[in-house]
Amino acid sequence: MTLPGFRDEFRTFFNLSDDRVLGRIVEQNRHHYKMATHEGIVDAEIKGRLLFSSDGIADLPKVGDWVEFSVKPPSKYVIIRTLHRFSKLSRKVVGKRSDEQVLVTNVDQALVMQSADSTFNIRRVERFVVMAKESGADVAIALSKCDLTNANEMMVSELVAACPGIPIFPCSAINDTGIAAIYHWIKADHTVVILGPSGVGKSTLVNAFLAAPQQKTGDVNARHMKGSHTTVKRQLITLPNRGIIIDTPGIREIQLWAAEDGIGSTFEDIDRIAQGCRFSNCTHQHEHHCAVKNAVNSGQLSPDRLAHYQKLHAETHDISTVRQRLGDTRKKRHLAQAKKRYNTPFNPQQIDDD
Ligand SMILES: Nc1nc2c(ncn2[C@@H]2O[C@H](COP(=O)(O)OP(=O)(O)O)[C@@H](O)[C@H]2O)c(=O)[nH]1
Ligand SMILES: [Mg+2]
Ligand SMILES: [Zn+2]
Repeated sequence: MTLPGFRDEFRTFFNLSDDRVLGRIVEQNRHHYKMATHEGIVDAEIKGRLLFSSDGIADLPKVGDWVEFSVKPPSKYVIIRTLHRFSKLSRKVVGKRSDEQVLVTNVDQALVMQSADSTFNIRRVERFVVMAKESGADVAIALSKCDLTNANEMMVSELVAACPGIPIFPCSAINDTGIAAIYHWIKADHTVVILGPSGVGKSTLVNAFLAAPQQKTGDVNARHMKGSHTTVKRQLITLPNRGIIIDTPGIREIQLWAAEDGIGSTFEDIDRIAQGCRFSNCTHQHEHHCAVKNAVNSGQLSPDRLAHYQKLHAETHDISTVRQRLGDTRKKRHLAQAKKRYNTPFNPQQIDDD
């Protein structure tokens, strides 16, 4: 079996003597994993030493990771180490603590999904796009449930204004519009993650992809996962077009972790206008000769968009200060948590918090 999303150029980064011990994490439940190997999908655990020695929870294997494993006869698979990460998608952990939570890794493309109904929230889309851009992935937006409203065009133009340069796919799983366009956007042997709040139609879209007629060509993974696919946890699925898709349970809350680059590329328009400010470190708040404030006054830039830009900046500034202070406390706490988790019996009912 070929490994989902494997490309030859990875080999030089992995530095493995033997390809047979290369695996990819396709599902995670705390320290219990499902892993794709050349022999098929197997259950795997992580080596105790890896659990205790890693720098923090962020470094432990996540869905999308490439890993090296060993086999304890007859058939116990043990993950030895996480291999080179090409990219990762992180947020600040939910709650008061300031730690990094890695959601998924090694994604090439990210599809931010928002539904065309009363939950439509342009500020939330911007936030997801910033997070996705920060990972370096190619980002697109799906506006789902377009069958529910006549206001699609308005929402699309709001999206265009908020996320300039990003492809937008209006779609509906009910009347099967726009689905094929998204499917074609996904590249073979590339990994795409779908991001968005719960209920926007992420799993429905994955099911529509899996139900595509090409499935009959007999892709092992697609057949294996077929049918009532619903999300309880992050899960990596191989599509009939050899694209690899990671469905997520729906992210209620994202607070940015690191996002300086992601903000810059999502709000290029503001950065461009800001070049006209007199002071290069202008905060666009109290300064005179501020091109950004002028743009708001003249109606060229929406005040909400500027406010959100400033909010996201403040958030990443806070978090980067915290990141510097974390150092040793983080490691100590991680070790205590690792011990606790390792000693807690596995409960399959318990799912991720997002
Ligand atoms: N009207 C409409 N409903 C949809 C569409 N796609 C999904 N739904 C419904 O939205 C609900 C949530 O869908 P689901 O795929 O589970 O969302 P997820 O939480 O993002 O994975 C379900 O009741 C779906 O039937 C669509 O295109 N149009
Ligand atoms: Mg779902
Ligand atoms: Zn300014």
